[in-house]
Amino acid sequence: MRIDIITIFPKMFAAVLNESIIKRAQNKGKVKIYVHNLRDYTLDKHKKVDDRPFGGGSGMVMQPEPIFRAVEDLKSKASKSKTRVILLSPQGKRLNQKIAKSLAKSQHLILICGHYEGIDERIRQYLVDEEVSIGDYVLTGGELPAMVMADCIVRLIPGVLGDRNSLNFESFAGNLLEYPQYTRPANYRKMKVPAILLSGNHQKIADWRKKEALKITKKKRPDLWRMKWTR
Ligand code: 9D3
Repeated sequence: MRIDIITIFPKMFAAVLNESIIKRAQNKGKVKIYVHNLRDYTLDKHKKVDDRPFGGGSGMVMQPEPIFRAVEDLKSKASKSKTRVILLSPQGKRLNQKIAKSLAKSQHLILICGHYEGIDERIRQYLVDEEVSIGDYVLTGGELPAMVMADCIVRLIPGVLGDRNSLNFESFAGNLLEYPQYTRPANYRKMKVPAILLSGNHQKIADWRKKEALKITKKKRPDLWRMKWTR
């Protein structure tokens, strides 16, 4: 998979993309992630990417020219692939595991990070295939959402996760939250680990964990309990 990210803040991405699982996935050749400075696609000497809104009003609007040029250039760089152009925007469909799974099947994603008060509507209309939000809260731009998307997509690419965090386990666990976990010491300041976990009876331990996971999910996330996105 190839992921191209278009942003006016390219430096925000290095720390996230060059660490941990995403870095390993790139080193293993499972994904190539490129971050592009939108200003590199401007044609004027001031590298201007936004302007005042027609019709008046406060704030600035991102102009079509740099974004169209960037997307066209990046599509041509992965010419044999089917490309999905995604705009990170508060107006988008809310990202969930089902959407992530569908996106993880793509060969080529272009993520556009919106900013300012908005972007020229023609970008939405003629360039963008899908708009995605990461939740109902206000951020300052699409950069953190693009990183969230890259993270949750990359870990779904076959061969990216090791056995320890495998997707098999995830689907086995279904739509449940995690059961309570403990490690040494068994007695810490008189707070004791449930005896069953020290019993060595693997069947009983598995049953206990399942029961606890059900209890915790019903209590803390009754909404999840009714959902089926991890199945
Ligand atoms: C003052 C601007 N707002 C007018 C109603 C809209 C607005 C535009 C752009 C609010 C925030 C932003 C910046 N956020 C994103 O680009 C964004 C985002 C988010 O804020 N929350 C959750 N997901 C996303 S994806 C992109």
